[in-house]
Amino acid sequence: VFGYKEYDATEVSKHDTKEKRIWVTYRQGVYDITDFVEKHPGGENILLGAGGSIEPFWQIYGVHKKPEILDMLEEYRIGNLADSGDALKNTEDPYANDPVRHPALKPASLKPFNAEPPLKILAERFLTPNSLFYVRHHLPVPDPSPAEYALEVEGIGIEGTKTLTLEDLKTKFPKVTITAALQCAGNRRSEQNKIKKVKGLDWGAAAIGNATWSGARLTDVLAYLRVDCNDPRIQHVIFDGLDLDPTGKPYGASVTARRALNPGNDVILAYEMNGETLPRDHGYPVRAIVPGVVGARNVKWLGRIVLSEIESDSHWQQNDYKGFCPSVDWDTVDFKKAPAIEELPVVSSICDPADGSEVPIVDGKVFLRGYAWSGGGRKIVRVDVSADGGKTWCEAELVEQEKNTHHFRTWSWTIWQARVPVKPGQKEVELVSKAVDASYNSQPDTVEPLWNLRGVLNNSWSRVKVTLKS
Ligand code: MTE
Ligand code: MO
Repeated sequence: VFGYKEYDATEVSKHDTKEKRIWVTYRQGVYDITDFVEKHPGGENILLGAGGSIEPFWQIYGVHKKPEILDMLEEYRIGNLADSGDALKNTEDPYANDPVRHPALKPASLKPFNAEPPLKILAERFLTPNSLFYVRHHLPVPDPSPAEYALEVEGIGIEGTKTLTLEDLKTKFPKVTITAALQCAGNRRSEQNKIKKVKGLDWGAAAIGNATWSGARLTDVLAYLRVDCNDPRIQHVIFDGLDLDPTGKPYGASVTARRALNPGNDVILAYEMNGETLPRDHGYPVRAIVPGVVGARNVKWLGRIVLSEIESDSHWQQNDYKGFCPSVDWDTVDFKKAPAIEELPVVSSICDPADGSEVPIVDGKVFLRGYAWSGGGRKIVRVDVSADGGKTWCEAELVEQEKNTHHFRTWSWTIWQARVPVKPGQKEVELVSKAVDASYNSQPDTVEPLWNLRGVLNNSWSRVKVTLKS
């Protein structure tokens, strides 16, 4: 292991295709496995780890942890992974201190880091594992120390600025756990991009995840600070992050007081995700969880709460995350005209099979699985699926859903599956899903009329074209 050249993780991440050569890391070793890929018994699955560590995969696929496999890997060694301590010393790159990510997350951008998990595995579990949960950052990841962390609360009804430590949040208030899906407004933007280029990350359908979140209820914290949540002057609750833009202004957002100050809306200051300490990528040590509301308002690395008469003046509240008519372009857009997105519309996506794949027919039927969710706590009451582009339909089975929740207080998604009959002799079919929520809202059939310059709010039918195996 001595005498090898050192590579840092960024360099390794560039080698993720056969053309650029495929590098992976294992512990301190860097390996060029391009010539091994064809010999890999697990086929192209090995490419999931391209450009990063293969350890997370080996934890799932235990067969690898054998001496003979490690020996074989050593034959492909080209270097050592530079100590991550080096990255810390690099003060020029504000992203150098970003956390290490699961290699299966497919980046839509690296700096800031934005990535979604493979769609095919997303609906395999009701709770999305933390390491596979989509990541959406606008700025470098801050690194507050838990001992120094202090949440500031100020505004209407509070004298000066009150601060709460992480310890305060954990010990002074009951720990509340909710299950909630989080979805980026730009989920499925890539379908809008195909119609006409939009501004934004080219998200597939996996910029959504479902997790349990534990923390202090916002209304409990405010009651402790003796805030009157019915004070009519409070119209908006502003959340500011600790991630700062180059001018020193934080990422920020706000939600209406009507939502945030009603205990039944389960807004929490979360310090745990799926029972684990909140990961850095998801807002460590504390983030706002505003269930049923667009991802953008669920502010990570929460630094400040302001009770306010007006909305947050942040760029992301004022000049982004709003919907417009398809005819509005960047020359004519007036961001002041549209309300900030808060609740999201009902969605569903087919996660398996993948678009363009070849699928088997079993007993004359094809198998489909996916997720469905609606904003505002509206429970999914039905998912309809079709194997002929929407001419005929059948009802999917709702496999997993939060139990015993009110129809208008269901924050988590629904996993569904279906076996849909196909007409004999067909070679290619279009699979479709559309969900219905507790308000009987459903999804529009095509994406064209939904197109908007920012590529947000695409909740059209999920459509997947597949070839049938004969
Ligand atoms: N909070 C801060 N402080 N900074 C951010 O960039 N991104 C927002 C939101 N909260 C963001 C933030 C957006 S647009 C989304 S979709 C969600 O966080 C993503 O949360 P996740 O990365 O935990 O999936
Ligand atoms: Mo987002």
